[in-house]
Amino acid sequence: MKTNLLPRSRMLTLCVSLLVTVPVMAEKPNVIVIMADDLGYGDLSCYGAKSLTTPNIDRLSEEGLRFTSGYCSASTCTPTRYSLLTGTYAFRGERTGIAPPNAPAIIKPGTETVASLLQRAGYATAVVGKWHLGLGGENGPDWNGDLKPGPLEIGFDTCFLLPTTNDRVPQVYVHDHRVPDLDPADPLWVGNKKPSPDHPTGISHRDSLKMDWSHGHNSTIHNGISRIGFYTGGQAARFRDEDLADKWVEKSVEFIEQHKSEPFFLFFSSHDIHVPRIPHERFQRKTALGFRGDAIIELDWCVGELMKTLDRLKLAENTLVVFCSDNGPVLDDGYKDEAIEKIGNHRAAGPYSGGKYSVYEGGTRTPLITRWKGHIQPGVSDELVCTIDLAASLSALTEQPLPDDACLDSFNVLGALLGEDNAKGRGHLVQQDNGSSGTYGLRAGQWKLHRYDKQTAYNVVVETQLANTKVPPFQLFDLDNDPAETTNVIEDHPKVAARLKKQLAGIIEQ
Ligand code: NG6
Ligand code: CA
Repeated sequence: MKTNLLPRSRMLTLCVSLLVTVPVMAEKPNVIVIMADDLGYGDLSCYGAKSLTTPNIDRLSEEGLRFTSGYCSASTCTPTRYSLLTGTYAFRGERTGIAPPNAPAIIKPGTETVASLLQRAGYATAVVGKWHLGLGGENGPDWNGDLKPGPLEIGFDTCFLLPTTNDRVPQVYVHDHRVPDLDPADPLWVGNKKPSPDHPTGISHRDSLKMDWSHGHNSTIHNGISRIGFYTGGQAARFRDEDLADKWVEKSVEFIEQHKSEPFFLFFSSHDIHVPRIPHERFQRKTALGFRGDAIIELDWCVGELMKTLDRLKLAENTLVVFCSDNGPVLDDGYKDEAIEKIGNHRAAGPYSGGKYSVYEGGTRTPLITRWKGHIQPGVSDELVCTIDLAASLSALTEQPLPDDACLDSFNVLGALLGEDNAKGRGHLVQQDNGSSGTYGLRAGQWKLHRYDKQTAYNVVVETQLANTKVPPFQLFDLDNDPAETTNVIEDHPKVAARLKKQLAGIIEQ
């Protein structure tokens, strides 16, 4: 692969390892990756938001490195999370598009992941929060039995999960291999067809809903909110949407306390600010932006609680915290929660176009902050880094070699993540929308190429600009002069376009 930085080559791993000081390596810092859901570049006050304040994430940013070219690899959740964990572009994998409620485990047992490499390095590993990468074998999750394979088969010692995403059924937690608190007399059934003619849905009982739907999301009702998919039973195991954030914090603090004396890796996978946006009552109506804004301050509270825990246990100087998002913003993603009506001057994607579902910068250029007190010099970095790079970078940090056939799209950008002098980020990044939909962006330096294989990209009824239907198969934008990607300059720069087309094809077909 011709790049100005090789993807996680052994040699580079070695070089960077040598640059890291010996005490740091011996320390094996704890690693906490906090991933927000659907949080846009412009949604935090440290990234310029004026309509709300996010003091805890701002503090993380003041004490760490705030990236202005920090990306996730896809503009939907499942492919980004697949890439984050496996260090591999999701378009290479099967069934990596947005996972339905009964999806089987997408990452096969034995696959090298960020969790498995850290586990091998002696870390205690946990994922808490949204999973959305499928559970169970070929037939999908056995909700009343053992839910495996899942996170525990790919490197996590323990998990406490929301199985998919909270607009999809069912509203139960998964702890390791089981749904906790299930009453065997009331088994949980999940399916895509109405289980009985009189089963109440968002269509038949629309008047009873506490938050109305705008598109999709009109099947089984739980907690006054209708969802994608149908389910019955499992009443004793069901949670309230309002309590999710508290639960993630409770379980995470528990895990950190249990493992405070050994290296640990916590993947804190928040559901905020995905729909349905139902923050806890104490956050409701606290911002002028409606529940979307309230969910942002709930997320900020969670980050504050994690930081407080690190401070209390005196772990802040021994913990690398990475804050990121799984895709760009969306306002109406299927529920009438006033996100559009109350948006005012707030620009959820900051200066960028598009958002969730799109390969415009707004879809994948998202908040990304690293903090490791005493090790990372606070500041702002414009180096190009992506959540897909965590695998190779953490492998370098912990001196944990990766198998030759693993994490192939992950670059070792540890130096850039730690803000080391003259350390470079990656030279290019492929952005995609969903699964294997054939819509790509390639950012390389100032240039951004769009490629639309199918002429229509994965599309849902959202109000954000996708502009990806009936477009020419290729477009080129100059991000230095046109960060909002408004003017296609492909005719003016045929050589650049040819080079990037070839580079993109080489990566996709590799
Ligand atoms: C879409 C849903 C959307 C959201 C998304 C996944 C409809 C109409 N839209 O299909 O609400 O759930 O999938 O979001 O059903 S993600 O952040 O997990 O990728
Ligand atoms: Ca998402």
